[in-house]
Amino acid sequence: MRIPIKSVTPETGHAEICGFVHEVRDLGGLAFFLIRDRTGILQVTIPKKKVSEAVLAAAKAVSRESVVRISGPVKAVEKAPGGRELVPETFEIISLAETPLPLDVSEKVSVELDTRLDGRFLDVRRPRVAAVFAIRSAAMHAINDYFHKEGFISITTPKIVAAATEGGTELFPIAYFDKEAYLNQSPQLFKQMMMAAGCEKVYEIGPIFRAEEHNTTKHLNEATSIDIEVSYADHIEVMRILEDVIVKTYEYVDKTCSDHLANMEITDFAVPKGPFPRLPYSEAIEIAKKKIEDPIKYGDDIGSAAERAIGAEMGGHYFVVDWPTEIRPYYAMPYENDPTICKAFDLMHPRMELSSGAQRVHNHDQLVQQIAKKGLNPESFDFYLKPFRYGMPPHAGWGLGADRLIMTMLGLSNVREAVLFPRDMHRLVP
Ligand code: AMO
Repeated sequence: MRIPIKSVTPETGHAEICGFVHEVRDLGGLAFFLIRDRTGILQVTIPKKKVSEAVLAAAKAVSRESVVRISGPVKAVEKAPGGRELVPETFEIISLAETPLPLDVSEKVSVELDTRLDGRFLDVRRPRVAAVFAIRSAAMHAINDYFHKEGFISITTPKIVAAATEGGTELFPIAYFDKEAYLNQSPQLFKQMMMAAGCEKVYEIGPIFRAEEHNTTKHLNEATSIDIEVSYADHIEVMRILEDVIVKTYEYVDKTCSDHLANMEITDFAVPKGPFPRLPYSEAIEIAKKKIEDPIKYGDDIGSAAERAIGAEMGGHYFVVDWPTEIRPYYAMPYENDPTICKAFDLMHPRMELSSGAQRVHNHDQLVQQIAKKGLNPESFDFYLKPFRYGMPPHAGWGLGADRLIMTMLGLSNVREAVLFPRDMHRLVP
């Protein structure tokens, strides 16, 4: 029976392995094959005079990245990867790989990101790349686990919707029978409606669609968002939850992913420490004013250059709080004592924004007013507004970009590296 390569030791005696042919070296009388599965790499040594004709024939016919099944005795060999080698008694080619390969799988050659994404199935065979997705999986596990332990209900909301969430722009229209429909930008309206449904604490991890014509290293047209909504909580409470999620996720990766981090040559993985500083928006603007060339003033959005300048000053994760009401969505709750600022926040990594959130307006009439003030038509929000008329608990929540979380956690230079099959302005296949 097949055993994972990581578990093959001289003590195993005899082993059967399956995997890809990682490397072939033929030294005349002796041939070396490196065989790779998800767990590691094993050296298979073929002393040509000592193995069967069938083994020799297969070894001769096989190409790099073919899928093979090999069995034989395992010996301790100091120079081989993992200190052991296998001398095959059987060598079966399960699936022969064509040559040349569209992408070099060995780590020796550096390949353009576009070529890597075109041949993603081969790219992910590389241990360094496979590690990104194993770590992403561990991080998502930690996040699901956190919410489960904290009593959140996992929800799934529609991605085909009739109206915008975040304001009229940046929507992908789709053909939906005889109606106009869109791909949803955010589960915002649905997660808020679940507060009216009495669920108190909900979360959703799912796709969000943004028709932004951004061609940057941090924007995708389809991203994964981790969203929460909590009843009877204010912005302060959900910021604490967000901080906790970030710290616990890093801790879990640190504790369980040492092999994957080593495959990525990450030796200085640092778990951020909470509480993260709370920087008022007005102070963030002052920092940016001093540090960037483009003019920036109170009331402006914080663009990428400002984000980086403020991030360099802050040095770690931090929140930007107390935003001008005017530049936040209609659902953000203004402060009672100064309605020009609101209970919205962004969680920042020194490189970029990771999350936005707020305490929400839960009063129906105030919400209608705020929607109208933003130049939107409250009538098209009817389905969303209705729950606010029949008992709506006060509530707060946030959305955290999963792709950016992984990108910043692993120091990746492009968000596309954290996504298996990214969707951007130029990429629809594979
Ligand atoms: P926002 O629009 O700020 O907030 O999105 C939340 C987080 O999602 C990620 N994100 C993206 N990541 C990659 N590419 C994109 N185009 C992209 N757009 C967003 C970011 C961002 O911080 N409804 C609110 C959340 C809330 O208030 O609960 C919302 O969607 O990391």
